[in-house]
Amino acid sequence: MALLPILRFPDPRLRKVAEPVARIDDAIRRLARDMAETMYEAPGIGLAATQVDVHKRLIVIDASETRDELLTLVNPEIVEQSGQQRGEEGCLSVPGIYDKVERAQRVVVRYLDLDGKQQTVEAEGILSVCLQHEIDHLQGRVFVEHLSQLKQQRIKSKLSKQARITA
Ligand code: K1U
Ligand code: ZN
Repeated sequence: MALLPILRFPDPRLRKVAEPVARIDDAIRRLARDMAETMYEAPGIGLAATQVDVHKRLIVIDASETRDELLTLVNPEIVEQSGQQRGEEGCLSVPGIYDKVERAQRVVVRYLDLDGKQQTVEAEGILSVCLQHEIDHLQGRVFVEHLSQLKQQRIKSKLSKQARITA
């Protein structure tokens, strides 16, 4: 197992649109394991392959309080959505920044599991928000892009100051 480096906003590689996974093989299963280890260690409740500079449609999520309900989703697609909610989000690629984003209240997501079997998950609350946030990453979108231009500028300058301090 390995911890993977996480890209930081505004790295242009976070804007790439991920390709569907054509075959679920040992390399994909290893990547999924490494992503889960990276997510738990961060710690986070989700991680998209885009964030570790792999542009394939693969995400891992564990939004449980007990941290023992890992979901691994290959080629996830939102097939139904309804309602609205506005909640605080964070992102491992935008460390230290939290802000409110408008999302669907309920989503149904279709995906393949690591055995290649088609599955669906129906979610509300934080799991629904996390699924939408991670699927956005696969489309090359970071949550701060839902915020105003002014807020995005402030976030970029805060992150570049932080980067200068830690360099
Ligand atoms: O995609 C990511 O960068 C992971 C991100 C997911 C997310 C968080 C909140 C709302 C929507 C999506 C995170 O996990 S940020 C860290 C975080 O929120 C958290 C970490 C540990 C325990 C609980 C939450
Ligand atoms: Zn994120």
